[in-house]
Amino acid sequence: MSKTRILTAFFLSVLLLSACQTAGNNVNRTAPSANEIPDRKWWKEAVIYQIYPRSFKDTNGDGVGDLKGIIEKLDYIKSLGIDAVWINPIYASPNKDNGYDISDYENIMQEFGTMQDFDVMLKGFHDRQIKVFMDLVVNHCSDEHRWFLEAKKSRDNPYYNYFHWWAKEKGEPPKRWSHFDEKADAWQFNEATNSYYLHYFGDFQPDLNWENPKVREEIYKMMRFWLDKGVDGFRMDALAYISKDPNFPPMPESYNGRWSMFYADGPKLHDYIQEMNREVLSKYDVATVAEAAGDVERVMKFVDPTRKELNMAYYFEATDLGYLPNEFKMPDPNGVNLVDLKKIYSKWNKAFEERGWGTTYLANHDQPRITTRWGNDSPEFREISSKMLTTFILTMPGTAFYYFGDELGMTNIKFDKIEDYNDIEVKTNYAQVREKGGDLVRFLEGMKISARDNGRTPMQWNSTANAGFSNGNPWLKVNPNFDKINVETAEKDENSPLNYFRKVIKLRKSDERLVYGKFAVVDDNNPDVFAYTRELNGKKILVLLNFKAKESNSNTGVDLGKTKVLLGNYPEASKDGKLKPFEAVIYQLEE
Ligand code: TEU
Ligand code: CA
Repeated sequence: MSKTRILTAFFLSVLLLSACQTAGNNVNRTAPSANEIPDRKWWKEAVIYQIYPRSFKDTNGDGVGDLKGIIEKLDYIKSLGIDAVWINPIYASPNKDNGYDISDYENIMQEFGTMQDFDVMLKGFHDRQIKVFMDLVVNHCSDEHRWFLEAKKSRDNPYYNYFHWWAKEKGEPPKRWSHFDEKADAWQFNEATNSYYLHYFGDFQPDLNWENPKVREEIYKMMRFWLDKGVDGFRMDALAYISKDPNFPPMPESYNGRWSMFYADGPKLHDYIQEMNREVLSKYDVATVAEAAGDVERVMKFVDPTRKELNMAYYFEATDLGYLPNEFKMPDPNGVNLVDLKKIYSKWNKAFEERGWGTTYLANHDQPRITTRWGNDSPEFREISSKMLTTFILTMPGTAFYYFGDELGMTNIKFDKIEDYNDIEVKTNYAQVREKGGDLVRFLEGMKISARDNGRTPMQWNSTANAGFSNGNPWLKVNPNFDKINVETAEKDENSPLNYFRKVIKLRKSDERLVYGKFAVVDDNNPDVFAYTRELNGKKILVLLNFKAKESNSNTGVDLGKTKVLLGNYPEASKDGKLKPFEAVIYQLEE
C-alpha cells in the first residue's frame, strides 16, 4: 500500500466512524422521523427484473435465447410481481461482447428476432403493466458499425471524427488501458488512416467521440426512436466514460493506477448528460439509471435532481468487495468482511437520503450468481442463503434490481477449463496472466467464484434436456444442477426460493417503509449479522440477516419478543436474536 493510500484509508475510516456514531447503535434511540414521503415516483417503488435475453428462452433451436422466448414467458415474469424489466442489449451486433458491441442501434440483432417481435414484446409487457428499460450503450459501438467502417477508410472521411484517434506522426500514443485486451492496451493501430483508435473495452469496441456534436445528435436521435416506440427508460452502460480530454494527457499520479476511476472523470461528462437531459429525456416520461463508477461525491452528480441529469445510480463499491487488490477479481481467501460491507451501504444510503436516489443489487450480467458469491451454494445451505439474499435486496433502500435466475437460487457453473468460457473479459484476463507467467490454475479457481459467465448460463425452466431452455445446442453450457433447480420444480414447492421471492415482493409493495423508510444499520460491528431498520412516520421495521453458515447472535437492543414477524426464511423466526444459519427475519417493531 502506498503512503497516500494509507492516509486516504485512515481519513475515510475516521469519517466513517463518526458517521456510524451519529447513526447510533441502539434502535431504541429517539430518531428524528420522516413525517411525509418526499417526492413519490414509480421508479423509486419499482422492483426491476433483469433479463439477459441470450440466456432466457430459445424458441427456434439455435441455442440462443430470443425475443419470442421472452414473449413466451411474459406470464411467468408477471407472476413474479415485479414492476419493470431491464433487458440487456438486443440491437444488431456481431456479439463479441454479447450485444455490447452494437453495429446498428435501430435494428434488432438477427439471432434475437425482428423489430416486429420487439413491438409484440413491448406491448406484451405494457399489457401486463410492466415497464421496459432498454440498455443504452453509447460510450462505444462495434467496429462493424457503418460509422466505423467509414471512419477507418481515411482521415478525411466525414465519419473519421466520430471516433478518437491518435495520429502516428505524433509518436507513440499516451498510455491508455483497456478492459478487454490481451495487452491491456486501449489504442489499436489502423493502417489506412495511419493512426491509432481508442477503445476502453475490446479492440472491436471503438469509443465514440462525444466531442463531436454530430455524434451526440445521432445518439439523441436514436434515443428518441426508442422512446417514441414507448420504452420506459434506459440503463446507461459505462456512461461515466463518455468524456475524454482529446489531448490525452498522462493520468495524474493521484489516481494510483486506478485507471477506471480516471476514465470516469472526463472533463465534459456532466455537460453531455445535462445536454442529453435537455434534448431528450426531459421531453418524455421516462426513468434512467446510470452505471456510475466513482465515489459518493462523483456518483451523486448523476442523480442530484437539481442538476437535471438522471434518476438512479448503480454503484460498484459493494459488489467489488471481497476481491484481492491489484488483481483481476481474485476472491480474498478470507471471504467478504461483513462489517466493511455494512459501512459501504451506510455511507451510500446516507448520501442518497439527502439527495438523489440509489439502487440495491447484488447481481447482474457482469456478476456471478448471488448464492455462490454472497451466500453458500452447498446443498445444505443453497436455498436458505438464497432466500436470505433475496430478503436483503428487497428490504434495502433504493430501487431493487434483481437478476433473472436468482429467484431459483441458481448457482455458479464453475468451469474448469478456459475453453468452456465464452466471455471476452475472462479470456483476455487469462491471456494477461499467462503472458506474465502467472499461476493459471489459481486464476481459474478464482474465476469459479467471480467470472461473468457464471451469471450467464441459461435459465433453468424444467428438468428436460437443456433445462427446457433450448432444443438445440445452448451457446453456453447449462448448469448440470438443472434437474433439481428449475422453475417447474420450484413452482410446486410453496417454500421454494421462487415462492419466497414473490412473498418478499408482496411485502415490499404493501409496506412503504421498505421503499421510503429511513435506513439505519444497527449492531454495526457484528461480523456475522447484517441488521438494519427502515423507519417512516416513527414506525420501524427491523431486518436481521445472518450472512454466515452457522448460528450467529445479533444484539440490536430490541426485545424481539414484543415484535411481530412479517416474514422469515425459516418456519419459525428467531425471537431472541439467536439466528440459525443464513436466517433472515423482517420484524415490525412495537410502537
Ligand atoms: O460494463 C462496464 C464496465 O465498466 C465493466 O468494466 C464492468 O465493470 C465489468 O464488466 C465487470 O466485470 C458494461 C457492461 O455492463 C458490460 O457487460 C460490458 O461488457 C461493458 O460495459 C462494455 O460495454
Ligand atoms: Ca433462438
